Amino acid sequence: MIANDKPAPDSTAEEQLLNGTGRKSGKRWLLIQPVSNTSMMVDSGSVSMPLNLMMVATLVGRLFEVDFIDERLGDAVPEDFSGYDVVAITSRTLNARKAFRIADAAKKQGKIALLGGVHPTMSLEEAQAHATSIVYGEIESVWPELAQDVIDGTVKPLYRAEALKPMNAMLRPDFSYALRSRNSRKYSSRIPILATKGCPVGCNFCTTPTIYGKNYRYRDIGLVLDEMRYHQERLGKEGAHFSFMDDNISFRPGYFKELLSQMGWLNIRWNANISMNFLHDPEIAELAAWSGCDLMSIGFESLNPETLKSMHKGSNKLDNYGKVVKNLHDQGIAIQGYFMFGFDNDSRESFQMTYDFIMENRIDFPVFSLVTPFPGTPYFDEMKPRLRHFDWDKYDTYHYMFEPTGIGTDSFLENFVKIQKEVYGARAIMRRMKGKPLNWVWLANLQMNRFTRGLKPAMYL
Ligand code: B12
Ligand code: SF4
Repeated sequence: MIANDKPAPDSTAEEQLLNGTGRKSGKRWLLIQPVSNTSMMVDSGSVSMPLNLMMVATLVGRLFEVDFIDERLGDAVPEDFSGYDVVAITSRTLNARKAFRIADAAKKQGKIALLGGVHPTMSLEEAQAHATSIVYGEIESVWPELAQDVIDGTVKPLYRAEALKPMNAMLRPDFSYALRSRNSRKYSSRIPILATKGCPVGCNFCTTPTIYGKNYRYRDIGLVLDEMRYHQERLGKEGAHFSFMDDNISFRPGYFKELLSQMGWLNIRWNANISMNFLHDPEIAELAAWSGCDLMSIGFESLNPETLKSMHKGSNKLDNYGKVVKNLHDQGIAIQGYFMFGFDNDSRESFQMTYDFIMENRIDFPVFSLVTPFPGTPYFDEMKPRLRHFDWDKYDTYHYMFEPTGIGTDSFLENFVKIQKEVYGARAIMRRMKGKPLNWVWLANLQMNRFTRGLKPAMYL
């Protein structure tokens, strides 16, 4: 068995915190992944293991006692926090209201209510009204100052690092925290893993460039492979199926190709989010297939050149779209294609162009969302006066946020529903999927066929 006991990146600082005793501080943390209140499917069914909170737990658990609750599994958040010193909650925008409610309750009971994750980072002032303290960005960058302050009872309102930690200094996440839940079988069997962080592409609707700037960090390939081998041994060689949580794993093609070349010897399967830059290079698709990639999730976003320009998505060149799809399909890699609607340049033709692209290129698993300006992004600032609401429960990319100038609300929503029903109609599924392996992608199409039949425009309001 490979031990999950890499030395702590700040082991000297930690030793000092432990006063050389080797014993943990007597303080106890409760870590919470809240479920959102959205009416859409994002938090239901099988959910991915929360890598962010597992990384927090791994660090915190070296010095403190830790309990871990993932509310998306059906695990209940206690009303009484008397057994804890710190209640630490991770939050994205779609579950921010829930996270704030828990933080309010913890604070009222005299506990340290600590908020972290994308939403508190991007909406600092709002989050500070609910919490004792906020961690801006990654916990690794502000630990051990935060740990020391918790021990001393001198927690500050904000922890924001001057510089980001190199990824090699981050601990390998300890999955046992999440797997302790009785309901952990509801987790997707794909193991979340990170090779890189950041994405300098700079799309105006994305939070990553705001939080991490033009930074792109990566781990030594050996560390990524060690982590994969560790999970292979934990689960048995055939059981390891990885899902990269990277913002944009292919941004540095040299690193990416080397990673794939070496992963190929492990005999694993994997999938990842990826932006299109470099995917027109057939060598990347060949290496991806060789290394076990069975699905790439690609943000095509739009078929409208004006829209692509307006979102600053320089990585998407319309001329490359067909080539990218062909390269991956030639290698037997399925494509989850993300398409966004609701931009000012959108019109009825945008829907038709997208439908034609999906059908002609036989995109395996198309996903349609509504453009959502998230707080803290340049797009949010631009669109704020036109936003219909600031109800964070509806910031799930499946709610209508503002009326695009090119098309009225009724027509827009009718077309948004129509394209989904058409693409997931029985005949369209056959056209897109005929001859492809009978695996979970087929199953996802059948589920989407059932789901889209019930769609109505009003659901998106
Ligand atoms: C991988 C990914 C996914 C995966 C896995 C999600 C999951 N369950 O983890 C999938 C594909 C399933 C997914 C789905 C969605 N995603 Co997503 N996703 C990402 C991505 C690219 C990386 C997230 C990640 O795991 N990073 C690795 C971890 C280790 O880093 P981290 O999250 O930054 O965590 C560190 C710090 O934030 C901090 N921290 C985090 N929590 C806490 C808590 C405490 C107490 C402390 C102290 C510190 C702390 O320390 C952590 C360790 O270093 C992010 C972009 C990003 N960079 O955040 C978008 C992102 C989170 N997703 C986004 C969106 C919109 C979605 C969806 C709504 C899309 C959709 N329509 O389906 C769903 C919602 C799913 C859900 N229920 O939350 C948005 C959220 C925007 C927002 N303001 O909320 C992001 C930010 C992308 C963007 N557009 O800007 N996503
Ligand atoms: S390519 Fe993806 S991760 Fe990079 S800035 Fe754009 S949306 Fe964000």
